[in-house]
Amino acid sequence: MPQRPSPEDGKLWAELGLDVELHARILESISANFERQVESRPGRPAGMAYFDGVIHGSHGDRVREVMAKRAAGAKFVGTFCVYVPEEILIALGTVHLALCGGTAVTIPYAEQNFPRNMCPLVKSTLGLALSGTCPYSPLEDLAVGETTCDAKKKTWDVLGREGGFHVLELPQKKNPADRALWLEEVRTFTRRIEALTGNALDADKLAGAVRLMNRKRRALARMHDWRKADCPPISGTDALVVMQAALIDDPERFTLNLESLNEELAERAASGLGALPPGAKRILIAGCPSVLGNWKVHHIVETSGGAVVVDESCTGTRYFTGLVDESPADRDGLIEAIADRYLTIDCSCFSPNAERMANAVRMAGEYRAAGVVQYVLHACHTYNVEAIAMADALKAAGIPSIKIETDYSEEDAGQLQIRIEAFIESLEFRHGR
Ligand code: BJ8
Repeated sequence: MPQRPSPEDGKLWAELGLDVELHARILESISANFERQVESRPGRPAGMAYFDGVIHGSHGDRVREVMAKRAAGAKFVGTFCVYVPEEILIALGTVHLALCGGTAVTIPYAEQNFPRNMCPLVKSTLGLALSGTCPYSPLEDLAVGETTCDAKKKTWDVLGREGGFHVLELPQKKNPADRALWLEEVRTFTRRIEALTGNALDADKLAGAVRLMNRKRRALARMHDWRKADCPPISGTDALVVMQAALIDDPERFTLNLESLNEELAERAASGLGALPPGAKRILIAGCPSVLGNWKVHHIVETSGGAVVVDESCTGTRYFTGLVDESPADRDGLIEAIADRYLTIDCSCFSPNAERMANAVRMAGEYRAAGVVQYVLHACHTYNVEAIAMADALKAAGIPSIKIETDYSEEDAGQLQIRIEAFIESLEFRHGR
């Protein structure tokens, strides 16, 4: 999203019917944050240049790429959640990316019609659509929402009024009856994408898409393995940029570039070249996702004596943990394997959700986190209430934690910095592995 707008971009946005002046103002504001919180940081791996480019190109080159693919016959699908089975979209030849908003600038446009006390992620996303500044809206052949929280599911009702919307019904539990419901949802989703594209889902193409997504997940997991090192060769802020790019970039190109970044990280780790000062305290961030445009909490932690070594979120481990079983030879078996893998995601929309607490405690151990920052977006009731059980589970395991509730504005940044600095100061230093 951040991008110093070029005259060509202005022409592109005009061609798409966007509010060119407002769009340029929004991007200027996000660019300033990206430069200040990410690009100006010292000690960044050279391979980050590619991922910075993905962020910069998200309202320019990537839009042109989507337009070119559509012109060649592909359908474009916008998504909002990591429960959307990407393998099916890939196998059926669509181009897809996540449209979640991470900027405060568009929120007032949502608040003109929607309640103010909704989470900033939903309001920012809505604001992009309602202010005529999302370059992907005019290109969308289908948007895919999901019933993860009340704000989202009612928002889809409004956005989907004119059609072109598919809502995935997520169960709230993970019992056999819930698994059956979810499997049927994935089958229905498959039929909807088949109807959209006019193609029948082919087993070989689906198997190829499963292998591609698993390769992408392995590359992300490998990047995270380097974060377990004593001196992590990549900062948490840069790892977040990679995760944000994962949600919008072409999966194959992304994976190739991540594999080459991983080679650089291996060399840096071998020579003990860390991205942050050696005395930085190792922090796990748990909770809400930080989507493109939002680097606030990572920046605060890493300028307060901390090093974010892992994110227990959808812009972290929740996106890539668990591979799809590649062994089924037929299409139905693969669809079932896909449904099973996505149902292992431990979003706070599930109740009860004991596996999330167990996973966070395990990860804090694996990454040798000295403490956990629970990151909750304002009005995100599921993560906010679940923060109680999470704090209890961490305490029982002897892991200190702090909960912060915030939004996308910079107004509370000073106050957050004071709280986080004091928390980090209170932690004992822990070595990596
Ligand atoms: S699987 S975390 S991407 S829903 S922060 S909109 S939950 S009120 S973003 Fe999410 Fe899917 Fe879950 Fe992940 Fe609602 Fe909370 Fe807002 Fe959220």
